[in-house]
Amino acid sequence: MPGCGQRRARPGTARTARRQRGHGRAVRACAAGLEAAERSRAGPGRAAMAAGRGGDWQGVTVALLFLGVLTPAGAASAAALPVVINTWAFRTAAETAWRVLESGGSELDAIERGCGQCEIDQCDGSVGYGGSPDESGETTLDAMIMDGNTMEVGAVADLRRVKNAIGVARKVIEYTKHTLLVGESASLFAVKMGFPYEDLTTQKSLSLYSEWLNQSCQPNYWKNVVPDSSKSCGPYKRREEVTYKEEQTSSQRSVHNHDTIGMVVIGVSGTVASGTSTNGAIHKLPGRVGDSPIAGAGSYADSTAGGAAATGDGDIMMRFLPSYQAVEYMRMGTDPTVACQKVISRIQKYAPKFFGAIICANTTGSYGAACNKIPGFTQFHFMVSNPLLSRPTEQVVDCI
Ligand code: SD4
Repeated sequence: MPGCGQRRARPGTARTARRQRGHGRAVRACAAGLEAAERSRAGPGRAAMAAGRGGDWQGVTVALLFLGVLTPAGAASAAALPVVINTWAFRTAAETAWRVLESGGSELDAIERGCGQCEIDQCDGSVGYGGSPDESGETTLDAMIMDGNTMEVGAVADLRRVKNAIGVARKVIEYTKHTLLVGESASLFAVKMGFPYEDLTTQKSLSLYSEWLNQSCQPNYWKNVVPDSSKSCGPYKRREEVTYKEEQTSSQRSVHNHDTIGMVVIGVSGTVASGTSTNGAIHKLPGRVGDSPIAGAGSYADSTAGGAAATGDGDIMMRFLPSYQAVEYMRMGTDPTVACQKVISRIQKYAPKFFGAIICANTTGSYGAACNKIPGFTQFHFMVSNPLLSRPTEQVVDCI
């Protein structure tokens, strides 16, 4: 959509731009985009786009499409700014972020509050306290936030006993010259910043932990150890003979236990911000850090190109810096959906069965998503808010 939303914030003008927006941000749409979206929303074939596809959710998806609750990606993807896009059907997070923008908050505020809402809601048990207990039964959190004007990042990993991980990540930007704080030291920093120490364990996380112990600690993330980690619990010792072949299975990580929130916000002037929050991988080794708090892996924001955020098997995905890569594709002019797909295809070559998805948006407000098709995960749901949609809307793409 030529000319639509191509206003971009130059790094030096970020503060001024934010101040100007501070007094009741006008949430503006591009007229051409509005027309295009109306045409495509009214057009036939929305449900047909979902028909004929496999996947557990197919029936539900078709019904929701008819009811207009769900929109296939592409049908309403005409560009408009501002735009908020987030992984999975985390509606309250999307609504919170959108409200922040409407009331004049900055893009970073929207990311912090939107992802923070998921921490409060314990979205899908994969964000916030009380989910994904590690091998010792503890829930630990990873989060990041990135400012695409200044390229500053604040991140925390393996954060313990503090619930608002993305809030602490924001404080890393605001009160330190660092990028990433980890473990107990990140928790100490959080307390200094005024966050309370709280127990992240819940009845739910305790029962997940004891079920896992009762099933001989299966699945787990060890290899090349004795006793055989595919059959028994530890403590393990390293086996002398090491096999390097990576097990090509997605059984440990699936749509049921991996639902990080990743969010990209692009303001009316093209300012990009991104963020993530997660409790990581269930039954992980203590100390394990996933992709979510790593800039370029979990998310990436650059106000001269766009933003992206990933979800899924972080141990695989972080090796490819998918969010950075997607933004670089968009910088070269690649359409966001295609940028997302290219990133997924790259990873597929090495890990065909990896569980993962990515959302992408460029500075015109155009957006897209892609996911890797594996049994039980054939479609990816995500949320989009922009002035063309009457409310934050759930959208769906077919995995490739
Ligand atoms: C991780 N990527 O720690 C996160 C988990 C996730 O959707 O994204 N779940 O590996």
